[in-house]
Amino acid sequence: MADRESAKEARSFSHPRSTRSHTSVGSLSAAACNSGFLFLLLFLSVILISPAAASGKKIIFDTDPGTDDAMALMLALHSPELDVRAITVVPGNTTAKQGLENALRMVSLANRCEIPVAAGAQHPLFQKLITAEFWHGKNGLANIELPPSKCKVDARFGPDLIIELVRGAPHEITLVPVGPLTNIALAIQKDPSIVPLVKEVVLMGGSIKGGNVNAAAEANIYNDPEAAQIVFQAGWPLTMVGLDVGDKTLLGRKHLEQLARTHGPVNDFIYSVAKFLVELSEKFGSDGTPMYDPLAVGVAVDANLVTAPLMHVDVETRGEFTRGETVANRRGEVERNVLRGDRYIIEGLDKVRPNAKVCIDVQADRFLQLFVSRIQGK
Ligand SMILES: [Ca+2]
Repeated sequence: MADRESAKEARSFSHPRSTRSHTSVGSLSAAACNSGFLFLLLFLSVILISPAAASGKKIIFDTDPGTDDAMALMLALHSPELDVRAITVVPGNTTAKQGLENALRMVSLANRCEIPVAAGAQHPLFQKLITAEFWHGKNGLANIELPPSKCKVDARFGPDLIIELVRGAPHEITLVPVGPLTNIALAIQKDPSIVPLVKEVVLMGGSIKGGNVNAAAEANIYNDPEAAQIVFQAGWPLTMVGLDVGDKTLLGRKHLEQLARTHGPVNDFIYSVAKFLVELSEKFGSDGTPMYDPLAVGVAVDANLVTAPLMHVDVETRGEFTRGETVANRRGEVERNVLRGDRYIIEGLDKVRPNAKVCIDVQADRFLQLFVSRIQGK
């Protein structure tokens, strides 16, 4: 709360100054140009030292915590490049209730009670929730019992909080959703005018090389395909950090050893979560656990970690075998078929407008070392 107040102060502090300095430069004679210049210097120094500018990229972290959500959240909270303005909880890996409890306990563990944590949707838009205790443990956090939270839940509804924060800091907020896209879709539905005010969306979800729920769909998108289609078609800058690229970032025994060498409440919690996941992945024949959600945070920290060409992506909401698939047009064009008599003929090609940067490759070692270095000793 204190942070948000100081950010507000910083904004109200800098904008009137900006207006005043323009007015003075415009109205003064040439002889007064020097004082105009001094005003400009003063204005720039205020901008450069104000807390809003000095702190990192403002993000809202929308999450269904979740083991890899836990790692992603702790990466976000310990990356100076990011300024986590709110955490909104969505059902997915766990129920909404369990997810909220997990988020509050993690924020408390990190001593960051000033960050609002809000409950959001209680179920997907049009279907029953599918929870994933099978992969994440009974409580969604690898069966690790964190101490009860010192932090209190924010009373606002998650999508409303998203709307409020975006409107309060136009063009400054990056949304980082790492669960089903229900909360983000609800925010758009309730107030579509936020779309051009969001700086960008970096989401974990989808795949252009097959799914993990089934042959076609990735879990976050599968858990609410209609919401995902709303988010992909909203018309804002969007980066898709999918399953297929997450599968290239395997955290393994080597990284566990690195985390075991240092200690701290967050370090030790993440070590235990990672150990649970590495052991689980070994049971299924892999020598590391994919860092799906943490990679989305990694891309928010440093977009150069990934190769992400522009594509047009639609979310399949009806297919018999493909509901929840992210269907990406890699060629950027579709055939134009025109009815002539009893058949269609191909007349040419129409360009399609890209709506997403789709991550297809990642500097995995650099990302994994970034992750370990941010968690060590915390
Ligand atoms: Ca997640």
